[in-house]
Amino acid sequence: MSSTVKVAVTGAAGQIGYSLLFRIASGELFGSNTKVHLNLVEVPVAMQALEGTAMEVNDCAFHTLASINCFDNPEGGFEGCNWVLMVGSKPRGPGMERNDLIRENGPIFTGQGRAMTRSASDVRAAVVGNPCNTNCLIAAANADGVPRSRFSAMTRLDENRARHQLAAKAGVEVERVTNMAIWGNHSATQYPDFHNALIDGKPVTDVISDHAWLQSDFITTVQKRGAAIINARGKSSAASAANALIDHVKALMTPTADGNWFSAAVPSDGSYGVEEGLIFSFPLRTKVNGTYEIVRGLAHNEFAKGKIKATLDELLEEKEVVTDLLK
Ligand code: NAX
Repeated sequence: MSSTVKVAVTGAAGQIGYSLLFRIASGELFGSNTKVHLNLVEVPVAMQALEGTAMEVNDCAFHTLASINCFDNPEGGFEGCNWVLMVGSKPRGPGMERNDLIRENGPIFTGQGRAMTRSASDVRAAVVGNPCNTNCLIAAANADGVPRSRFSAMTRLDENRARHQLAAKAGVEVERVTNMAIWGNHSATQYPDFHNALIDGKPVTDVISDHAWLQSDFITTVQKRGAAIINARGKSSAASAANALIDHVKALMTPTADGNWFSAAVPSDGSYGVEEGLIFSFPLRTKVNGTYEIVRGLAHNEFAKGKIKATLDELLEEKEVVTDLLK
């Protein structure tokens, strides 16, 4: 074993946690030469269920799992961590509007942001709990001394959903669909950018002749896939979300293949007219030194500009709702 990594997972007793923890503990995320210390973080009422999940992870006897510990608070849970995966949040209750959900969850992320000051000096955070872009904004604003660039929110599930849709329509294997950017919010306003995506290195619009499908059904299918899964399964996406989080963290740690990019929501540097600091999903490339850059210079036609404006406006409205939590 050549190294160790300490990872906190919040909401670890939830659905996504149940798919995620085993894949982290097994070495899939950090490699078979890295020992993983797992800190599982939950709310006090979920501690018994959490202990059960932890027993199951231990019972896999993964040689890459160094330790597993359960916490009912983020201060202890984030201590010394290199990665903090913020999966836990309150679900939307009956009759609750999106803004109510944002207000309900905001205080969780002020506390978790503050707790990150106890993490390792190289700590990075990935936020999954919804509304993930704005929760990430709140956590980053409250984590004194942790550079904003270490924070990201997950739009990788949207990217993966989009790649699958394009591959199925074109009748090709999914790995032949590349350069799939999700712009903006992880919500029904997100823009899955088929104009800049490629199939076998060719523009998607050259390979798929049904442009009406691309502009309507493709976009709405990706935007509303989460709701479609709830309708079909009676529960929200869990294994696919855990899978996407594995992809998300790997993509942020591993140099991106030449010419390709991946999607994640990160603090804007002002590119593409997006207000600096807003957590906005962009096409990204990870460099050899492990930092990332926003891909610049992509062209957007009027259709794409309209979609990007709609998702940007939504994120600016969300920010308004939580201004008091941003310090
Ligand atoms: P579950 O309700 O199964 O689990 C959430 C867990 O979080 C619960 O066990 C709960 O006790 C815990 N929790 C709540 N507040 C907490 C706190 N302050 N500290 C620690 N734990 C806390 O939800 P699950 O299906 O696992 O989904 C988790 C989150 O992911 C939800 O917010 C969901 O909306 C979001 N998703 C985000 C996705 C994305 O692409 N960004 C896709 C999947 C998913 O919908």
